Amino acid sequence: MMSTYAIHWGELDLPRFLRDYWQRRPLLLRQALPGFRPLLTRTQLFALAARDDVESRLLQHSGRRWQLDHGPIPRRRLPPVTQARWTLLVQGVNLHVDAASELVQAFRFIPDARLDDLMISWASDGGGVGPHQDAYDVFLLQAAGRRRWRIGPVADPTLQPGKPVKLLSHFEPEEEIVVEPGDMLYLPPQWGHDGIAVGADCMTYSIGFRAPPQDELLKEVLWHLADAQGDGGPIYADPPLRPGEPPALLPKAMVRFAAQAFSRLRPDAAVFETVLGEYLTEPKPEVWFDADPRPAAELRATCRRGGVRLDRRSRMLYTAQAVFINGETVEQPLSGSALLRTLADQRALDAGQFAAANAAERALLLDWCAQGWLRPDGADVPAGSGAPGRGDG
Ligand SMILES: [Mn+2]
Repeated sequence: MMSTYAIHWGELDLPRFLRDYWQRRPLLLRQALPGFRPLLTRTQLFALAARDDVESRLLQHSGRRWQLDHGPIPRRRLPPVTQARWTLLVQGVNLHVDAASELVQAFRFIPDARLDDLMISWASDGGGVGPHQDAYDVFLLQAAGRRRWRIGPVADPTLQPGKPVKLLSHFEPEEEIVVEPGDMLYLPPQWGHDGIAVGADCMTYSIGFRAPPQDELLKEVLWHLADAQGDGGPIYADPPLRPGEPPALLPKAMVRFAAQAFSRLRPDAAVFETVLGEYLTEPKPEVWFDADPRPAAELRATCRRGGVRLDRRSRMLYTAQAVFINGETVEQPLSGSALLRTLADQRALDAGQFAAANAAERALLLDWCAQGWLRPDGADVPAGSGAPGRGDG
């Protein structure tokens, strides 16, 4: 599926951006999305922050004092918009708002495996999160109002003590930039930045990426391998015992036995693929799917008419051997399905593609529809599902 949004690279183009800037150095693109208009109003954003299935934070500061509150944040707990120096951060907006999900599609020149989410920050005059660095790449799209960015490499990563957020003690910015709606700033990991709203009603969209730390992957691999052992393995047996050993001494043979347990693990490439695929497609903790209660025959007829589309919350990845969706591996015999790979890349199948599914593929797709992972295209979310007050705001 092509996104409605196309990034204007100015004097650059995508290959040169990827070669010279991505993960390397910052880039300011004036009017990267010319005429860009906010996807939701301030009121709609504030309403999202009040929901308990949406991750949000409120940060206020005056002088050296910073106060952080975690969502859900009802409107009455937000300061007046005329009050200076506060900012509201709403994570995962692409999981909750179709238009935001569509905007994120414009960044699929980076692998889906790397995408984190779209965060929207609203700031009153002078609001910001202070000088800091992030571990990951980010595109900062100015959606409304103006923001002054001060950016630069971080020579001294010392943090200010006793603050509720990570603030650099000695940030020395190299550049100062004022951005307007449609402008976009790319920052590689660890680049220092401090963005301050110039005037009220400043909205910045952060398209953020993630990269798994290797130690975390190691834990996932070990967990997976241990889980796959199943039967518990051999049980320790005493070697020939001799009388006269101190009773509290831990037997050396038992230590060797523990080491043998480790040597039984023989992970191959398939294990690493499975672990990564399931780990990276695992939905965020606050995500749930709305099951589609319609009878199977009705779902099938609707899919035949209009095709299917992945729910904006669904994550799907594949390798040559396997297909992963929402933390699960697709079972045999469908792990080789070309149709599922098309679905993962396009995030949709049209009516013709759906009609071409074989019986097993069709059954799986309908099962995903019933779970709410996949939606009959063009169809409304069925009435009666989901929590009261849900919606795109
Ligand atoms: Mn940041």
